[in-house]
Amino acid sequence: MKRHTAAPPAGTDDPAAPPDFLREVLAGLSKPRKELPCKYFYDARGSRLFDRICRLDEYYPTRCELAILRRHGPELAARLGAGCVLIEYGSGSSLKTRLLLDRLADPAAYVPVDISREHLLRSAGALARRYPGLEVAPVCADFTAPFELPPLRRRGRRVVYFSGSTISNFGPPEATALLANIARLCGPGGGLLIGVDLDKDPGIVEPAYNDALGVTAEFNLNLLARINRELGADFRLDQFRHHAFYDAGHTRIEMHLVSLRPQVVRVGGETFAFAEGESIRTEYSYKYSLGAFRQLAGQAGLEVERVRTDDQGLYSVQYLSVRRDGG
Ligand code: AVI
Repeated sequence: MKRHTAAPPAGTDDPAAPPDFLREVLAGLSKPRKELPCKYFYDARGSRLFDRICRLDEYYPTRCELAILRRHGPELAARLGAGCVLIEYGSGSSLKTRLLLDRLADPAAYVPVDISREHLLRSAGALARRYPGLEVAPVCADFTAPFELPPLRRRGRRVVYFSGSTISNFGPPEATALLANIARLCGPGGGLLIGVDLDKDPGIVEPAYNDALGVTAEFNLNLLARINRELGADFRLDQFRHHAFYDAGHTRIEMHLVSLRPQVVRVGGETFAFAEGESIRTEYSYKYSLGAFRQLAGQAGLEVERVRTDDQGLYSVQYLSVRRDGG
């Protein structure tokens, strides 16, 4: 029998407002330096805005990653080996996923992992139709916490595919913990194929987060719109402005929303006072030297085996293997 549909996802349900949303927003706004978790950017509108960001001239990571996969895909796929179980963090029906799957020899299964059930099912269904012989087994889970794979028809070496340099949005301790979870999930001899944005001239990085069309500004401000809608808050979007800058000391972009005047905002029965010019930090995006990423991965029990970059050396796709000694 041909299977054209993905199996129903294993894991949790996808409620309208994420269960920890209010708690995490209140905690972040209560800090002396206000902050909000960047994972909440991605409601339906935020996801559409992010897709637009990925197509912007200034936003080099997507373009570079695709160029690397087009040029080095066959070689990287060969390193993943025949018959592997490909586990993708973030559900991809995207071009990147297809570029990889098209080149893999006889993959045992494809397991997309995503917190958003709706997005997961849509993209897994599209991939199952495109690759009718492949077992597509979606898992609805938050990949920042450990999770189990569902039973699969075939066994194979486990390889995680983590694209888009999403690892950049975690601080070094959280990034190490996430990489260590990947090493545990894949087991000794398993692997990780990961997109990692590289440290570079701030003259290239800063425009990527301050695009001329203002799409990144809209993406940032949409977080306040989401908090208003889902948590009944009263942020006035016209009273905050987007601000993104490169911090060379930490080799990271910081994104903020800056209050344009003194104001008080209500969220979930609590009030938060803002001084003029006070900001909420909404995202870090770390840029790594090859050496710094190698060191971070080493702490998680992963060894960098292969690094491929674009012609300008702005971005990398790296293959890492899980050390057999467990790190
Ligand atoms: C998803 N992540 C890797 C993006 C980045 O570049 O840090 C999110 C983003 N934020 C603003 N533009 C893109």
